[in-house]
This record gives sequence, structure tokens and C-alpha cells, in this order.
Amino acid sequence: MRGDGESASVGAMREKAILVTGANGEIGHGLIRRLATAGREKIVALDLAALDPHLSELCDDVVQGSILDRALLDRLVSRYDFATIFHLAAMLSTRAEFTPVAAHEVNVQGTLNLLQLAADQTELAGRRAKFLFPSSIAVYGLPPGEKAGSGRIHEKSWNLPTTMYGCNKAYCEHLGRYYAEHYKQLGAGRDLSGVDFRALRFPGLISAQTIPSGGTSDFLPEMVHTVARGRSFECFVREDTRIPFMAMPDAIQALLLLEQVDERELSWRVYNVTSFNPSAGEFGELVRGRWPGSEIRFVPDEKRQAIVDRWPADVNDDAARADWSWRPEYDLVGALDEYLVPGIDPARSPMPEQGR
Ligand code: NAD
Ligand code: AKB
Repeated sequence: MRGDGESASVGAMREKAILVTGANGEIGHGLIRRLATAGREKIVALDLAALDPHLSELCDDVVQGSILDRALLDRLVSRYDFATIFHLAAMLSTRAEFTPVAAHEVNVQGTLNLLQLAADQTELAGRRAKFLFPSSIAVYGLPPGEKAGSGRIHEKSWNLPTTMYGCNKAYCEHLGRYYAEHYKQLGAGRDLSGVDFRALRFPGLISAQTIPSGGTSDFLPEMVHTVARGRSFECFVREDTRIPFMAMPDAIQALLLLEQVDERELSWRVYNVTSFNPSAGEFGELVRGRWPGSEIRFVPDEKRQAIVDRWPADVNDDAARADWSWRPEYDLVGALDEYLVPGIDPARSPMPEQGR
């Protein structure tokens, strides 16, 4: 970490920018396009992977590297004044179950590194940096057999994750609350310390432009992308499996709405948001209706099934609706007919890799 004198001198010349970690991921693709269209501050994109060239041209700085590389993060702090950080980088639920310790490193240590970067920004700029964190329905863990009759799950209920990814998200929500409300609570002059942390517990997301990998909610997006490419699809969960979902433009809109709302309007820092929750079978019927003759078979993978069986069938997003006027634009049929069917271009992206 730099000394005080050095902080003051770099502060004077730092460029205002928005930081997006995990920029090359599914949400990063949608978010960077929206931020660039809105013509806001400079965009600094950070990802372990090389950034999609279509995104690179929209960003002012592209950094290929890891959120675990603290020297790299320190260099970013010395160069940029980040008023807002969208911390998207993560290892998703299925992949995390295969390498739980590595997942913990990326999902928890990586988030801690970014929260500290944000707290450093607050200190240097004299205003609390905003930190937008996509959490997940994976923080919930319903007991076996409870799911069907449990209704729309409230933020405060069933916070008993059963996956490493869900545990990581739940703990990072707590870390965010700590940095927002209790950071260095025994130190002097805390008025402008810490981070303005805000989180969304996203359901499964479906994008027309990108194909997920490494998640457990991937079965619906994989289905629609595979069928749109004229291929038969084997779904890894049972037909009656039901969890909430959302079209990607609504997820981006939710992030931007939550970013903009006055902190005093927030009842709490972690909000559910949702749009629709068809069963896998119901979604399959709708997909068959749009791509007649498509072949969809349900061949459950018992272990991945067990993960989604612990996730809620629906969540209660009343608080987001009341506090910052959250409303999804797309319902289920709208998501298919106005977004996915016209938006999926089989020529632009490869086949989904099923079963990851
Ligand atoms: P994604 O897997 O498409 O993208 C994640 C990105 O993070 C990838 O580009 C990856 O290269 C990058 N990354 C991984 N480790 C990194 C590291 N050490 N350093 C830098 N970059 C690293 O995921 P996504 O769908 O875009 O999700 C973004 C965020 O939203 C994640 O935190 C995820 O948990 C959360 N989320 C996603 C969904 C969903 O359905 N897509 C649902 C709920 C929450
Ligand atoms: C996953 O399946 O891991 C993510 C999520 C729902 O958080 N898509």
C-alpha cells in the first residue's frame, strides 16, 4: 500500500472511471454495452480472459489479469478514480463444486480485494465508492421436500446455502455490509470511510448474445441456444424443475437502477429481483413452439438436480419494487418473442457446451 504523501499526489491526477471486473462474462457483455451507450465515465475492464474485441472497442482501458493480483489492483487505484465498481468476476456454482478451494479464493478473497480497493478509493476521493455486487439465488437452501409449497422466498428466509458458490455469495454479502456500515469501526473519523455496497440476488439469467458455462441455472439458456442452432438438447434437470429466471437486459437494468438510487432509499443492501419461473418442461414447450420439430429430452444429472432442488422456485422482490421501482420489462413470453428469438444469432457464437 502507498504512503499518505504518495496518496495525495496520485489523487490529483487520477482519471475518473467505472471499473468492471469479470468484464468478459455474460453480464459484462450486456453491462459494458449499456454503459458505453449511456456515455458515462471511462470504462476500465478487468478479466482473467482476453476481452471480446467487440467489447474492447467500447472500453477506455482493458486489463487482462486476476482479481487475486493485489499489485495489479494497487496499480489501478493509483491510476483511476473509480466512483463505481461493478464486481462481476466469479467462479459459478457448478464449476465451483469441482474446485471449491479455488472457488473460495476467487469468490471470497477476490471480492475482499475489490472491497478493499473500493475502500481505498473512498479514502482517496473523499466520497464513498459505490460497489455493485451480483449475488445469487444460490444463497438460499431449502430443505428437501420444502420447495414446492414454499412460495416466494423473502430475502431473510432460508439463507442456508448448500454449495461453495452459495456460501461464498452469502459471506460476501456480509463482507459488503461490514464495509458499508462497520468498516474500521474502532478507528477515528469514520464519516467518509468504507464502501457504498449494494447487491442483487439474481436468478438464472438468459442472454441472447452469450452462452453460459459453469453455472447450474444454465439448463434454460443452454436449451434455447442449442435448439436455435437446430440441434437436439438433453436437459440435465427434470421437467418439473422450477427456479426463477430473468432476461439479461432486465438484469443490467436492475444493476443500473440499484446503482442510481439514493442510499437513503435502501431498506437494506441485498435485494431479490426476478421476472419469471417456468418449469424446465414448460419452457421446453414454449421453445418447441418457436422452433417446431426441435428435440428436447430430459436426462437429469442427479447431482446437479440436487443443487437446483435446494434453490427456491420463486423469490419475493417486493422490496426492490418498493425501494427503487424495480420492474422487469420482459415476462416469459416477451423474453422469448421480443428478445431471445430475434436476438439469438447462431452464426455469431459457438454451440453451448452441454453438461459443464
Ligand atoms: P461469467 O462466468 O460469464 O463471467 C465471469 C467472468 O469472471 C469471466 O469472464 C471470467 O473470466 C472472469 N473471472 C473469473 N475469475 C477471475 C479472476 N480471478 N480475475 C478476473 N476475472 C475473473 O459470469 P456472469 O454470468 O457474467 O456472472 C457475473 C456475476 O454475476 C458473477 O458474480 C455471478 O456469480 C453473478 N450471477 C450470475 C448469474 C447468471 O445466471 N449469469 C446469476 C446470479 C449471479
Ligand atoms: C449459477 O448457476 O451458478 C448462476 C447463478 C444462478 O448464480 N447462474
